[in-house]
Amino acid sequence: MPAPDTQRVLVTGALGQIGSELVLALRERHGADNVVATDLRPPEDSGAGPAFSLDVTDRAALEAAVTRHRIDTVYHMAAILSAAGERRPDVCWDVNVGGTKNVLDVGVAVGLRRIFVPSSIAAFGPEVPRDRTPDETVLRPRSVYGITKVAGELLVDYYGRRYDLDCRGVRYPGLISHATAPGGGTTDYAVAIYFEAVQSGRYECFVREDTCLPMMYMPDAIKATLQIMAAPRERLTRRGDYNLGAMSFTVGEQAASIRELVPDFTVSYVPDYRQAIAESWPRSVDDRAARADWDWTPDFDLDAMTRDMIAALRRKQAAGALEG
Ligand code: NAD
Ligand code: AKB
Repeated sequence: MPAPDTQRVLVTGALGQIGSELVLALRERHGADNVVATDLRPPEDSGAGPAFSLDVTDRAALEAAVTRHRIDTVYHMAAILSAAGERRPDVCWDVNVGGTKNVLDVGVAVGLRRIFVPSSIAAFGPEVPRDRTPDETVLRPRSVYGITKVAGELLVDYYGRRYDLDCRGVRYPGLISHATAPGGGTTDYAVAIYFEAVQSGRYECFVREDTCLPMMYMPDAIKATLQIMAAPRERLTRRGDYNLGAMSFTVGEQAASIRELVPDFTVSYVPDYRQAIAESWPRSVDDRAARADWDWTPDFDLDAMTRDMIAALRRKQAAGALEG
């Protein structure tokens, strides 16, 4: 039986690291038939609910899908992440900025009730205080992905002011999960390290051992996403740029946490172009506004996440669902 606050939801980028888990959480909350999963490729779980291919750079197709399925809420997760964006800056711009503008334009055209547009710690550049970086500070990102994230935040703010569109977003830190591989980000190392610990017992890391970034376990990211979208509008003091914190650690600290469970685990370090991107981002963020406005509080620290990740990956391995 759907909950009383049931919405008709469309998720873009539903095959991605966040989208794949968000769709499951939304279907549990609103009923499978009320959550439409879309991505460039058609999501494979169509048996569990509506799913089809949708390119967010195609505004007409987006509007047709929203109208046809009587959508009132969009979670816009389609994007090109930081490392992939440096390899394909034009595509990164078209998908991240063009796609986001399309979603907002459709929101105005059809009168969507609420839209979620995520941002990232990538919105920051090296000028900001790297520890407890505030929400409100100079935004001069060095990656094209970061530039698109700032553009997205500004568009969300503009459409909120100009059209009274209820659009919300957080600056996710690097996200760690085991369900779906991450999609070409700088923080992918913090996911791959767990897979390699379980599969081969060693990992070659593309950033230095002392690289420290804000991170979050996926259950907390899903919780935050649902929480901000359910918050009463009058409590919100920001729109698309809430800092969101959970934990910060170096690769060395993460490896030590893993060694508690995989004692022989070894890591070697061969930094590449992603080192400079990582160094341009904060080490930790000040998320007091999220905590005050919509009661944000994370459940997982590094060791709790490590225990959960290793256990989940070992279960997958035992079931023959991990390669290698
Ligand atoms: P992902 O790369 O795992 O997934 C993105 C999805 O978008 C992919 O499935 C891809 O096929 C799809 N996509 C790409 N181009 C598209 C297009 N033209 N039309 C439709 N779909 C398209 O990304 P993610 O990690 O799930 O990130 C989702 C959102 O969260 C993004 O806005 C990202 O910037 C943000 N974010 C993610 C992280 C993280 O660590 N995962 C951190 C900060 C912010
Ligand atoms: C990336 O590394 O590009 C993403 C992000 C922090 O936005 N994970």
